[in-house]
Amino acid sequence: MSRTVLLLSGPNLNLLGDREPEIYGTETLADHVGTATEAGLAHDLHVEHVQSNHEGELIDAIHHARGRCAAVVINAGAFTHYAWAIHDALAAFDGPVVELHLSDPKTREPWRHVSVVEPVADAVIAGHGGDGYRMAIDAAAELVDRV
Ligand code: CA2
Repeated sequence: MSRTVLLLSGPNLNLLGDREPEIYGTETLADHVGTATEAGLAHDLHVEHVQSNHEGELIDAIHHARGRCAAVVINAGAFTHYAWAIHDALAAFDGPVVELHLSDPKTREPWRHVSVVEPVADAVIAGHGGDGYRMAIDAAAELVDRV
């Protein structure tokens, strides 16, 4: 198995740094990908990033990771709360899955309290802002290297 980790970013995350800084911070998605990439280097993991505003494109990326990537780290954005097709695609991925959020959805509006990713996630990192990207890669490394 390669040491590539697929980092997936869902809808609207391409707008980070632009609006709602009080919730999501001032860093851009490129900043977070940089954090994840650097964290990966420390574990000899290569981080491949895909962002899409389209559910089907995220599902295609998960399918493409099967048998090729060691782990998936996913911030599915609002798809987290209802996109069962993403749940099913992640269930068909055989490596570890880490669910990632900048904010902590469980402390926000009730509709954000449900995660369809959580039942298929091996770890969840939420509410740590940009640091969560390093934490999620560290968690993925630990899961990948677990004997
Ligand atoms: O906290 C997170 O990382 C979220 O996954 C972010 C999603 C939200 O729907 C989830 O409940 C929690 C939203 C990302 C949208 O980001 C924006 C950034 C700038 C301007 C508007 C939206």
